[in-house]
Amino acid sequence: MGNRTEDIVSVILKSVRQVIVDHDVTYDEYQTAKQWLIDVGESEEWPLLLDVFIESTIEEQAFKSRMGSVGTILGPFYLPDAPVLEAPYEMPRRPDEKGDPLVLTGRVVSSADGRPLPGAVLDVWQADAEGRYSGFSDIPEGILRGKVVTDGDGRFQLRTIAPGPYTIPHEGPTGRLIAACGWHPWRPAHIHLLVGAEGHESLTTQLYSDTSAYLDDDIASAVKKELIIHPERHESDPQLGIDTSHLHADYDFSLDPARERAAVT
Ligand code: MBD
Ligand code: FE
Repeated sequence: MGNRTEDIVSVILKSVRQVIVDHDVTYDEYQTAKQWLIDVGESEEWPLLLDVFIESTIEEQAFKSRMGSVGTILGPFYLPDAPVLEAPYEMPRRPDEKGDPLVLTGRVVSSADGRPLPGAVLDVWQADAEGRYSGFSDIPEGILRGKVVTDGDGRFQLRTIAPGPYTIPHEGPTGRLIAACGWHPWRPAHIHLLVGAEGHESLTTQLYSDTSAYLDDDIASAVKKELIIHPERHESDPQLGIDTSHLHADYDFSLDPARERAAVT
């Protein structure tokens, strides 16, 4: 049996050494890079940096043979303890929450046979209209985070606001790197979802509006065409009991049956 850690670490080191040789990296540059890595740790930006630049490749590799809906990266701002919402599934918002009202509806089904999955849970989190996440900014705890449960037909609905265009935090070392490279720190506006159901693999995903900027150059490389939604403007929706102007998007999630896992002994 080979040593997987040694296999991987040795090629990483070999690649880094090769970059130094090929680009004639100087002693000054080495010391600058070392201090930058120290700064990433001290500012607690490792989750941000890794999820922005590495997670998309991990995600694609991990799920390349998934049959159900495509997913994308989790990112650094998920918090597991959001409340389970009740009908009519209003996402927790401040009284003066800015942003266009958005209603998201759809179904959760099994990829094995298309059967609807009642009792599936959609754990949803998003930034506010100004691109800030609760728990990671000064907007109050619990805002724009909540869990929705599917009904007997596998259907769900969520009433929220359209998130604003989003820049990743860029005052710290991750932002300094992005600026030094001449890149921008923006992501398209997005809503995160973690969808789970009994007997099925969970799906980590994000939805992007077709009107959002940066769909083609997301700094986190996490957009996939299947994840772009097309919200429509409605002045009311008698079926849902909504009598005000809002955007509506419908999206179905298909989950793979749970894989066999090696027994832990
Ligand atoms: C985010 O909100 C995000 O979704 C990702 C992937 C990276 C940084 C901030
Ligand atoms: Fe995000």
